[in-house]
Amino acid sequence: MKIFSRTVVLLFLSAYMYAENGHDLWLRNKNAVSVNVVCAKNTATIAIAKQELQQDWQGAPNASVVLTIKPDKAIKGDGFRLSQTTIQANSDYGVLYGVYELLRRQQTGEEITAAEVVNPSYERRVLDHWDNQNGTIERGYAGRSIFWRSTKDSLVVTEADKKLWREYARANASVGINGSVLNNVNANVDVLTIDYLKRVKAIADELRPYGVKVYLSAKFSAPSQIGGIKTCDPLDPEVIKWWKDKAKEIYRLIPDFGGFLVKANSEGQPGPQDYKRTHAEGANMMADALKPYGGIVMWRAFVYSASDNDRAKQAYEEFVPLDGQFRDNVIIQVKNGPIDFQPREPFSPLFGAMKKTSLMPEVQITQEYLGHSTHLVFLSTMWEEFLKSDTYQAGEGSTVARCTDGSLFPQKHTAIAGVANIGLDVNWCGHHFAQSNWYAFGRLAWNNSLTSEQIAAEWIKLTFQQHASESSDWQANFLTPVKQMMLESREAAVSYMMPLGLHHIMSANEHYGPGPWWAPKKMRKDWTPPYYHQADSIGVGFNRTHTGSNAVAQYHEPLYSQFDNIETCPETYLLWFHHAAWNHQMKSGRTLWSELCYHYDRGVQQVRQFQKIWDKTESYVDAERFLQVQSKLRSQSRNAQLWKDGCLLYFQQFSKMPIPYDIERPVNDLEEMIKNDTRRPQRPAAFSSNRQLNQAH
Ligand code: GCW
Repeated sequence: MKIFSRTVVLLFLSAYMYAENGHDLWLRNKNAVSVNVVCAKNTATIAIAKQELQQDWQGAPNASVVLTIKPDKAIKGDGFRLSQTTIQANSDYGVLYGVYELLRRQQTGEEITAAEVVNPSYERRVLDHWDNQNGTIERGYAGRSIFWRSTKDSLVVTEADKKLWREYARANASVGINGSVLNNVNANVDVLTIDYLKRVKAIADELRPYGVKVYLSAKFSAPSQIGGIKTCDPLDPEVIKWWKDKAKEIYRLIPDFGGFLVKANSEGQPGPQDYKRTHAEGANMMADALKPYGGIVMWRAFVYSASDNDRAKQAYEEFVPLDGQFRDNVIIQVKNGPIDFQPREPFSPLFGAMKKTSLMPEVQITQEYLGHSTHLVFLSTMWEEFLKSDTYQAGEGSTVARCTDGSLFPQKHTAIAGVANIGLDVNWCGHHFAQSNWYAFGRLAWNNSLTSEQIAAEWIKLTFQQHASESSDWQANFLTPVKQMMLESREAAVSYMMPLGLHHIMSANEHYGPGPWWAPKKMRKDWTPPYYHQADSIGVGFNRTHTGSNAVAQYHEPLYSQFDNIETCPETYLLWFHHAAWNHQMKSGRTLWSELCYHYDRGVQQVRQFQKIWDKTESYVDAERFLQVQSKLRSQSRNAQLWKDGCLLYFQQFSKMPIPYDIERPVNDLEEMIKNDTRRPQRPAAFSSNRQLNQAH
């Protein structure tokens, strides 16, 4: 009854009031007090810095804040020195980052007691947009592209476009993100033609004052496709010249253009191997073209080799032999795990293995394999686990973070990329809580040793707190339970989707629901779930030990031995590395089959628990956001149940063991699920439930 009446009130109000539609992200203006800002310089960036202080200041009333641009050895790159009323940096951008840090500290109540230097972990902190020039987004669940519209005729730049791009840039700057790749890695070559480049320039002009550089995904076949040259062989003089001329043309329009992102020889994309050249030869040719202007090439290691070797081994096999052959303005962009952004993967063994090459992590903010914008999954814990994984490549403590941020190996450039979850939805990300993943990516890119707990607390305060110093009641009844829910949410998703090291068992349709059964005869084997789970009457899991594909050998000792031995392999990775018997005894004393059942069940129970937690917060949240999150949690619960039922009933055909009797029984039929899976039934609510900013476009 209560919910019903709220819904009616909401429908009525929403026609007039969009105040809490989530568009303001974590940047919600909170009745500032007055402040004087002093700075000797006046540039577009400094003007923004001043304005931000004036509109958000919550320190001492009428304080004077001094902004200084003065080089200092302790301050690196975009870093800054911060006290309660002064910010010093090497550049305007450093000052701006300092301003956002200061305001964040005020709003979250984190005191600045003594002056401190805050430096970024990575030089380049980049969002990769998989946006197509027709306005669609590959793996995007929050509406259409903020950069591109449906037809070429709509390349004209409107005031509404510019406003949105500035809002986007501001949100990025506020968490330290300083780069955007504007188009899909499955690139459409037209983006390199003049009409599109003009739009890229217009975007760059709006993003620049906020310190965000633009990059483009470049298609390797561009010299033939738009240059009319017969070959794209990277050693061909005409091809070399074409890329040099193209770089010149781009830099004439966009003097601070960041560079190219390239997906080559992967999933049908062209690349140097088409001409019997190596990835290094291809990447270097493009790097040489960008070098005079300071641009870089981010070359992806997400490749498939011709061999039918274990998919998890291919990137390493392809790239490690090339270590030392890349130009210093090439960075190899490596996905966090060896397969593909699964709910849980061990880190990719490439990290730390290429000691003479700059390497950058790529994580996925958009939830392709984690419930799209329908499931509440806070990804920070996954990235923290990844960044803190020890590779042992230069002794104990050689974490992925340290292998990539320049502290262990001499990298000319350091960078990290996240595949964006941003679209035209009013709330940008489709799910209010998906905003926390954009936020968390920026924060970890800035400081790769932050904890998820800190990030979650910051984000909740900035996003939901009404006043800078909320009551202890708010802390106990909102902050604490909501933070707990966020921190548990990724493990819950792993449990109801792919526990104990299972991976790649999702539905082929949109990668949303379960699909361990999916295996069309003509499909590449390593695109089908049975290739990965290998279920049979004996057991389940991929044998990557020395008796199997030996992928374990790509890890440095002691990990090699630890993963290789079923007794010492962490259970979280058990079925990633081992084909374990259904009756294999787990640490809990249960059989593998029972443990699997309990995991799936626990995952579902956790989501049901999240629903209860959220319902209790009702009086602390505005109606619009409350109801949207509540409705998404319902969908998540239904989908988690499908995952549990689909996977358990499917695997039970092999294990032939009963589901432990104290566990809730499946409520869906396997045959029905398999039939529905091929009819795309579970298109998530995210596709239709959010208002988009289309009107403005
Ligand atoms: O995970 C797969 C996705 C593709 C994506 C590819 C990649 C952009 O399903 O949609 O293509 O990875 O990362 O290149």
